[in-house]
Amino acid sequence: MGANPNVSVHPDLPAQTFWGFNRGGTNFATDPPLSPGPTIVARYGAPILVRRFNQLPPQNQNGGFGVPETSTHLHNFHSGPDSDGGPCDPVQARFFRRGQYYDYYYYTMQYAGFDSTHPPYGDVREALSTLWYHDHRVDHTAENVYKGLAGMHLNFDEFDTGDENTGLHLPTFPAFDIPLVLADKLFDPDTGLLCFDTFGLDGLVGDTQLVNGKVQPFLEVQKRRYRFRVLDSGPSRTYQLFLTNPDNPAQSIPFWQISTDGNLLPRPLEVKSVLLGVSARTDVIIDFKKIAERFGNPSRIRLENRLEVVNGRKPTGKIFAAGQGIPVLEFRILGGAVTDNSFDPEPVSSPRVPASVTDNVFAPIALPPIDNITPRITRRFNFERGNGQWQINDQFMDCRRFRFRFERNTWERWVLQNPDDGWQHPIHIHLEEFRIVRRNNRLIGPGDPDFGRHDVVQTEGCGGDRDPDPVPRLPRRLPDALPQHRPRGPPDDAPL
Ligand SMILES: [Cu+2]
Repeated sequence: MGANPNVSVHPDLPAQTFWGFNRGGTNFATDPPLSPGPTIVARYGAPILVRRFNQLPPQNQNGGFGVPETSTHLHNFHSGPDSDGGPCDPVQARFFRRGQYYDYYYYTMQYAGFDSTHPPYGDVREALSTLWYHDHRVDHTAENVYKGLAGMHLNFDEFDTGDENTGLHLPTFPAFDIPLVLADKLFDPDTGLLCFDTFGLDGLVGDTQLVNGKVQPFLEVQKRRYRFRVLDSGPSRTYQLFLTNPDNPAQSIPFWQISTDGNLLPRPLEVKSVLLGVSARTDVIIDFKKIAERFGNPSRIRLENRLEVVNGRKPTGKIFAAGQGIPVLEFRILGGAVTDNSFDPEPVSSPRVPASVTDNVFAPIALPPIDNITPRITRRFNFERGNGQWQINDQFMDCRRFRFRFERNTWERWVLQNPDDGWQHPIHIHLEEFRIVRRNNRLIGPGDPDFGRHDVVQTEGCGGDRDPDPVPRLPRRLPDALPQHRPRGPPDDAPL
């Protein structure tokens, strides 16, 4: 990873300095750092090692923001903790500094549970597909990701093969299976240069939308199905994405959502929009042949964010009229018929076909049933500000303290509570996925986009709509005096 001072995001803006990842060469002149970084393409059963060299510039040459100490997180893969790229240092020694490298033994590339004590040994139902990697240096993740240290990581296997003639017949990668990294950036109106507020505590809302490093680009597409893997790479903006015909905004154009985060849904959903919070991903199928046939053969269709956001705290809730939102990407539809051997989600999509708990359209990748399980324990996580910073259950993040442990082969119920209506938080749990059972007072059932496996969830403020099983306020504790560099081993099930 290094700095690239010659990035062009738009012809009307000057050359920008981004930090990024190159393809592994030693010469940045011929192999420049890219942002987003190169897409890592992995396959279950084929382990990989990624050696990352930190060749970032010194901090005093960072152009105002960015910290050249890095820890590259592979968001949600089941890695060993030392290869997760978690935020903690020095105790867990996951940072590396300028001039150093770090080996990520990612990746076992085994399904979760490969070393289980009981069958199945490696559960294909837990296959992960659309992941991303990003810097995760504690306290500086937002600015380093904003500076460019992020990229996509895609996993294939014998079912989700990347070839539309085999397996689940999803559109062929990379011709018709395309990652879209959405990024919200702020450019200084005087200099035209990328800027960031390192003192801002309310998140940052940009004035310019980038997709794969370009401002509002276009993509030429053929009249067939495409799989787009959409990532909200932050830093703060929530998107609600629609398809808009700019020449006829009254048209309401459907598409098909097939995943949440890294996980295929049990049944595709026919949707008019998808809601995407920071760090979340969704895979969608857009069928430009059907759009051409049903919507008067438009020459262009835009992916439009119609959700109003005025600060980094949360969206206002207002949905702009079609054509009045922020277009992030324009699809230019080419003429002529082309072959398409990919799976058509429409005939099996919900609500056309009623969704049920036993759905497994993408079998064997499916949702393990949870209706007959009894959680061993309920843990409660209360997200609030204290002393000017975010806290969980009145405590600050502390890399030196492990607050609880889990027991293998058990289920846990976690209540993530955001009592403050003024904020939304994307809550991400490393190394494991979860199911959303209830959101505020609403049970999540089949056919809901939340009815799938997630690794990040946007917790809306619950305001007056409290959990019916109320979370008792924990007594506010005084900060503990911490021993230096000595992790405490808590007993199992210690209160968080
Ligand atoms: Cu993660």
